[in-house]
Amino acid sequence: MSNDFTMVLGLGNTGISVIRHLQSKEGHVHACDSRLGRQTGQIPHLSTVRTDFPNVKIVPPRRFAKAVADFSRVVASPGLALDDSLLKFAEIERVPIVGDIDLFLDEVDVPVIGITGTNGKSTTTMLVGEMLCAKGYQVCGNIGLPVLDALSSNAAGYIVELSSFQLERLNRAQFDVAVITNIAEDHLDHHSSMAQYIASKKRIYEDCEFAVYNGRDSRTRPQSDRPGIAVDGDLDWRVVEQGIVVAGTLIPSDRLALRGKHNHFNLVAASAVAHHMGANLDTIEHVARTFKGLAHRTQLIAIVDDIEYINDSKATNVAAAVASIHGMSAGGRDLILIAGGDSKNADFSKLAEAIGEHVRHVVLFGRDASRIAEHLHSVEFEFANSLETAVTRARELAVPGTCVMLSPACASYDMFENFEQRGTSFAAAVRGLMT
Ligand code: UMA
Ligand code: ADP
Repeated sequence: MSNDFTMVLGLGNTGISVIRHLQSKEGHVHACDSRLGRQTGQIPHLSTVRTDFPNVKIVPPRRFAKAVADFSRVVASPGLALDDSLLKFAEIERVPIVGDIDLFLDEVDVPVIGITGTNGKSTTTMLVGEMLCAKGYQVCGNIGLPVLDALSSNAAGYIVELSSFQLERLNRAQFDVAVITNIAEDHLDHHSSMAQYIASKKRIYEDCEFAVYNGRDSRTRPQSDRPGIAVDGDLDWRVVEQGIVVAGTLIPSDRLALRGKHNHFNLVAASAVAHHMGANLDTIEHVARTFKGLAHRTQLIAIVDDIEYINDSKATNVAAAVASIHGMSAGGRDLILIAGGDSKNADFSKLAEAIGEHVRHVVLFGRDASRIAEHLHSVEFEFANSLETAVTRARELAVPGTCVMLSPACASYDMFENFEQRGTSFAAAVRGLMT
C-alpha cells in the first residue's frame, strides 16, 4: 500500500462530510470507527458509506494499528477522546492528525468568524448569522451543519460555531474574528483538566485579527493585546439594567425579543461581531427586535392558567442552568425548577447557590438527581421518576404567575437520545396539561 491514503476516523456527521469532501477531490480514502465490531449498529453513517462510497475502504479497528503507518494523515472526528487508542497508534507512527476545521480553513478564502464558549455559542452564532444574512454569510459547524458540507453554499463568509473538541483538534487557527462568550466547568469527562479545557477554547484566538470576549470573565481574554471588543467591559458594548448598549447606542429592553441577561449578553457579542464585519445599526436593531431564540434554550412553550412553562433543555451544564435561573427569576418571580440527568461529574454547589436565592421548589429527575439533592439545603425539593411526572408535579405546586422551567444542568444521555428529545418530551408533557 502506498502512503497517500487519508484515514477518516469516525463515521458520524463529521466523518461523512469529510468523506464527501475528499471523494470529490481525491480518490484514496479509508475509513474506520472505533465502534465497528462492538457497537456497529450505533455508527450513524456506516451504511451510507457502504452504499454511496464503495471506493472507501472500511478498516476494522483491530487492523488499524497495522495499517496506520501507510496513511498520509488521519482526519479525526471531534467526539473522539484525545487519548483514544486508535489516535494513539497514529501518534506513535507520527501520522499527522487533523480535524475537519483544518480542511475547511485550507479551502476558504472568504472571511471566517469562529465562535466558541461554554454557553451561548449557538444563540450567538445564529444571531450573527441573522445580522450578516444580507451579506451572504452562512452559519455552520458544531451548531449542526458540518463545515465541509457548508462549503457547497459558496458563501460570502462563514460563521462557524466551534466546540472545545473541534478546537483542541485544530492545527492552525486563522479566524478573521474569534469569539469566546464565557468559560465555565463542562466536559470534564472528556478534557483531562479545567486548564486543558480553557487552553482548547483559547486556541481560537491564535491567528485571529479581531477578538470579541467577555469583559467579566478573565479566562476569555485573548493572550496578546489584539484589536477587539470586551463585551461588558467596553462602555459602548454592554448589558445594562435598561437594555443593551451597542456601538454606544441604547436598545431598550422592551425592544429586545430575547429574554434573560445571558441572552442579552449574546446579543451584544453578536452585534459587536456583525458591526465589525460591516452590518449597520438598523439591521442589528431589527434582529434584536425580532429574534426570539432557538428551540430548547429558555424557550416559552405555553402559558397555562397563567403559569409559564420554559424549555431550557440545552442547559446541559451548571453554568447554563445558573444563567437561566438568574434570567427567568428577574423581578422576584416565583420559580419552580425541573433539573437532573447525567451530571458529567460536575460540581453542583453553584447550582445550589442560585437555587437557594431564586427557586421556590425543585423537582429532580434522572440518574444523578440525588447528586444534586446532596447540595440542596434551604429549598424544598422532591424526586420524580420521569420527566412527565416532574411536569405534573410542578403544575400541582405552581400558582398563577409561577414560571416552571426545565433547566437540567445535566446532559440528557441517561434517559434521552439528546437534549432535543428531552426538550420535546417536556413540551409534550406541558401540552398534556392542556387536555
Ligand atoms: N465516536 C466513537 N467512535 C468513533 C467516532 C465517534 O465512539 O470512531 C463517538 C464519540 O465518542 C461521540 C459520538 O461518537 O460520543 C459522536 O462523535 P462524532 O465526533 O462522531 O460526532 P459527529 O456526528 O461528527 O458530530 C460532531 C459534533 N458532535 C460532537 O462533537 C460530540 C456535533 O455537535 C456537530 O454538530 C458535528 O460534529 C458537525 O460539526 C453536537 C454536539 O453535541 C451538536 N457537540 C458537543 C456540544 O455542543 O456540547 C461538543
Ligand atoms: P451552546 O451552543 O454553547 O450550548 P446555546 O446558545 O445553545 O449555547 O445555549 C445553551 C444554554 O446555555 C441555554 O439554554 C442557556 O441555559 C445557557 N446560556 C445561553 N447563553 C448563555 C450565556 N451567555 N451565559 C451563560 N449561559 C448561557
